[in-house]
Amino acid sequence: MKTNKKFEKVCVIGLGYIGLPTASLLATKGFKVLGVDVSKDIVDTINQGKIHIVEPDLDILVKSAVNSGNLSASLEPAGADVFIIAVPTPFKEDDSNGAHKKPDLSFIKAATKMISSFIKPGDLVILESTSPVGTTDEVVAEILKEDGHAVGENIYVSHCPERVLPGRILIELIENDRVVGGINDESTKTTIEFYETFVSGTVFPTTAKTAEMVKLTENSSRDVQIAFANELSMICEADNIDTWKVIELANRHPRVNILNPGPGVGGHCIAVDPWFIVDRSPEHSNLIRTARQVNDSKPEWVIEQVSACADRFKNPIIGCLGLTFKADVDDLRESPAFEIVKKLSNNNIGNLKINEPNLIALEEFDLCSLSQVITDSDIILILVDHKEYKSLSLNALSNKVVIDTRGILR
Ligand code: SAJ
Repeated sequence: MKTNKKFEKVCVIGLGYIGLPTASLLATKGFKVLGVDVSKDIVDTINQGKIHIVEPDLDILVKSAVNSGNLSASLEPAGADVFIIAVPTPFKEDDSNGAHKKPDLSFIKAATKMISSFIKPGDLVILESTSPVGTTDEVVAEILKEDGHAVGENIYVSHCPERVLPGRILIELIENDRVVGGINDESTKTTIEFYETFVSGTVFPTTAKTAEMVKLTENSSRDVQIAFANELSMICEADNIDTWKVIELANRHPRVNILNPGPGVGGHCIAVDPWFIVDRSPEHSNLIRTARQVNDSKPEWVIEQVSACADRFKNPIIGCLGLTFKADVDDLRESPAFEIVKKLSNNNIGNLKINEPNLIALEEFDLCSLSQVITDSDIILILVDHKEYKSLSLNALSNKVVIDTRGILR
């Protein structure tokens, strides 16, 4: 079996936060790339050289990729040498009882079925979506086998989990080390050969299952560490101790490195992926499950704090600063800030004035300018550490009650 295969055409399934940057980067590197998405709006936007998400420099990259003729988007796949699956892997909402959430692999299954009839001998299929252990072998490879492909013989299948940080995607896509786990050695080798054409980091070989577990481990490790900071913040607050001071001083110890507390953990990755480990090994994952529960409980704790403050006023105006899941992105998925603002609104706690500098408009709420929110509000609730808020003048806030869930005004 040859491993010096030429990769000319790439088909990327899913044009979201991972698929679109990957497709456009590959196009600017000279590959002929077809990006596929189920949304006609997204396909049309990209074909006009425009983007539907906020990410530094992505607009420039997509524009030049489309203008070069190397990137186009479509609702349907086409034949290619490499197929990259970059679709969401959420959990199922219906059994989200807080103690156990099950992964929803329907998008991966649909993407695999979608490309199956376009795959020819010699092609490479890569699953980049974060996936529960076993998905590459038991779902992707299995579906292709059922469709009659000689998987493992002349069709290569691997998992190469995406690792990029929203806000730094285009840098990390090139510079980060990657982990490649094939369903067999030939698949691993072929996949590494492909990534080495555009990644400057080291590409490490392993098995599909190990690669899946590595990715889940990375995000679970971060979740557990943030849960520690969040738990600490609730403990300190009860004793009127400044948590950020505690962390700052504790971190002066050479072997302590505590992360930052906040209003909870959001995003489609860290707030979701640990559940894939819990689902597979419920009896051994007490710490990982508990961390998820601590982080998920933090928005409710913030709401109690705001509610207690609001009780001190007659008709307080509460200025909510930030809705996205983290700083300087436009992404609302699993956002604790958004959850808090929705609950304050539903529970009629104060009159809300909301600012979100990364969104133009929103279905659920009217957005106000930052200066209007600051001028009008009795209580200022900082929910996201956006760059616009870090330079807020303490003078302008001097006659307000400030609840700073991110510790940015210290
Ligand atoms: N957060 C805190 N305190 C901290 C750090 C983060 O409360 O000290 C919160 C953020 O505000 C946010 C959430 O955690 O709500 C997650 O933010 P993040 O910046 O830690 O991570 P993501 O979700 O943007 O990206 C993560 C990254 N994983 C790791 O750093 C291990 C990224 O490399 C992954 O590619 C990405 O998940 C993914 O797609 O899986």
